[in-house]
Amino acid sequence: MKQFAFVISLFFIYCLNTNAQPVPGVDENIPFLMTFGANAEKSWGDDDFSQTFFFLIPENNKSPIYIRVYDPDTGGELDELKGVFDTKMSYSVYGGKGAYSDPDAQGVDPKGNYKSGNMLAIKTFGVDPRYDKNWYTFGPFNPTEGEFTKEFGGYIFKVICDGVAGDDGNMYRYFLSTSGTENKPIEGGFAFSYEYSFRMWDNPNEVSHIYPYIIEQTEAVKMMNFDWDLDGIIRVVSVARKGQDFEVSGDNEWKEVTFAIKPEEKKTSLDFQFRKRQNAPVKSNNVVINVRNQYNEVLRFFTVPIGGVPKYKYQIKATQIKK
Ligand SMILES: [Ca+2]
Ligand SMILES: [Ca+2]
Ligand SMILES: [Ca+2]
Repeated sequence: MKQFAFVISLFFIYCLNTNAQPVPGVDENIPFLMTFGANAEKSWGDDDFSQTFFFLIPENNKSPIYIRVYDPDTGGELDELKGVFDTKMSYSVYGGKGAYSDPDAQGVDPKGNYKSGNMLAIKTFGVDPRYDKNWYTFGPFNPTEGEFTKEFGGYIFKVICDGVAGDDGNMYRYFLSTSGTENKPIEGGFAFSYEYSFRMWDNPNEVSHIYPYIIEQTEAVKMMNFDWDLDGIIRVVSVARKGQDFEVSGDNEWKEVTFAIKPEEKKTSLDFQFRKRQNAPVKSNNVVINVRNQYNEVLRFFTVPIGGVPKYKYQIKATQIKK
């Protein structure tokens, strides 16, 4: 894990110059996170009606922190209506022992002890014009209320958004802030998840991204995407891959693709680019994605890619001239 810690320290340096705290991240260009109510149809684009994010506060930050949610309610302009708005969304914040380290917390399904750790706060929203296109703030939390994690050199908080009732879709975003009234980034803070459930852009010229970090023991990855409605392709770009295109799923189905990892790609981020169909792009498309390695370990998506956005490095191989 030492090398991973080293990469993370490089990441902190990168974060100093970047706005690392919005979720989805700036480089991801994802319009909104999406979670549906528990009675929704999966064909609308959410496989499990629950989404988990982790927020890291570096050890040297001693000031209180806040986790802010944009448009936490389900109703009004941004959210996806079915019939009448009758959906309830519950957001809960966890810290303390096990919040991150419990294996159930690091899966892709809301199963077992995924709500591990100490619950620090919970709030449930229905239709609430007060928070429509507006922020709700959790906190202040003392950073040490998170779970200390040596690997990342800081304290981790977990936030779970559960669709507890109803059948509508909730669009929302997060911001990790030093302020309870505005969005002020925490130096060196960042967010990550194991599965991403989100709304795609309607405009086919907008490309969204996620950046899975390839841990050293990875030889192959298995990417699974859900309910893409055949809307374009997923292009994988890396330091050693100029661009390889993969198929996406159709309506209400999972698509699984597997590919080998090149030696240069270990301990770097991959760039998964979601390129919509130019002809008749799908409107209001909600999708889910996760990535594992050959040991079935789920890889993390950092909202700011570790090491920066990966760029293909074209290398001219030195050729020996034989005499
Ligand atoms: Ca409804
Ligand atoms: Ca919402
Ligand atoms: Ca969809």
